[in-house]
Amino acid sequence: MLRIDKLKQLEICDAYFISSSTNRYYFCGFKSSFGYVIYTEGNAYFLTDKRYGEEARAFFNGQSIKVIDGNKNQLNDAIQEILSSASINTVGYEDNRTSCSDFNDLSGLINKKFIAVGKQIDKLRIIKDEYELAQIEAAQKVTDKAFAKILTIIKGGMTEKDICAELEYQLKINGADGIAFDTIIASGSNSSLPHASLSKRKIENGDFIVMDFGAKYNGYCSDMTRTISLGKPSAEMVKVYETVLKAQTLAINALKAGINCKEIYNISNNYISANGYEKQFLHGLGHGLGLEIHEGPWINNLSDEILEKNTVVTIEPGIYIEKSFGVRIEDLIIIKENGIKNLTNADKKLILI
Ligand SMILES: [Mn+2]
Repeated sequence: MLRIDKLKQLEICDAYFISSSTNRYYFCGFKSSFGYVIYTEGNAYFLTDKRYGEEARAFFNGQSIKVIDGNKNQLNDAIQEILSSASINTVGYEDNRTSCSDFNDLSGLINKKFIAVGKQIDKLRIIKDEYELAQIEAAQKVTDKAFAKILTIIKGGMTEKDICAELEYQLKINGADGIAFDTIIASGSNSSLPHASLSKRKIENGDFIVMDFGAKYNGYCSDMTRTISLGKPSAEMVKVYETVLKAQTLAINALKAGINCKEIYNISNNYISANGYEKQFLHGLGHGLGLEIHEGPWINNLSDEILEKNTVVTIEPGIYIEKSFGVRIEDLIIIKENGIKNLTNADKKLILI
């Protein structure tokens, strides 16, 4: 899908130079590991090397985007020719996705004023179109299916790595193109670390197991977290679980288009604090996602962003008791014009296996 004309909305520069694979895909709909997109005065150019030339010309055939393929020197010549136009004074580039070295090469090619517009470009991706919403919903369906299946597989004595391998297999055989990010399986005392790395620890009775995982589907991500118990949890574990769940439910119930992200964060955080865990909620409440697992809007104590309709966000409060255990529960939600749609269908009452 061609979304390149969205760059017009920025009204910052005379030309835009896109070099990241994510934004090349977002604006042009063509997957490639190397290339540039230049957009100026309503004209779009897709520059790439010979590996993608034939496929790109077929893909963009009949569309208002010109494909240029060649070696480094040929591409540099083309960049100079396009950007040297007298009507171009300013060139916007992705400062947040361009290495210093690549920027030095680019700015050395052409004597124009370069303007950092990475954040503004990322903002164009916050509101999703119908196609994107459908891909994210499909990704989450796969993720829910994999979760239902893993509950029938987990048994005492399995390692975190074993569970991870089974879960990622379930994502893939249920239709995922791949995983959206490195799966987190954090059991027992490891679960007090929000982003624990995978270990060979064997799960045992009395463990909480935090599973944070997601699928990629047609390039789009899903993201969910559930915390389950192997055997009977202690009274404190149950209390923490119920506190996190209530903090999440309160925030989800308050979600709507037009609300300030900080306000949503505060709803969860105030509830967690009021229950005695004010120092144990160690991260933001949620984030947007799409082609990348973490995108705007950001739902945390510093974010003044306003939630808009057709934005997709996670709501994922957690409480972490150092050296003991942790709980996180995460759902994926579309903000609609009226109300919300929670894409995560897995049960949230504490599951004991
Ligand atoms: Mn998340």
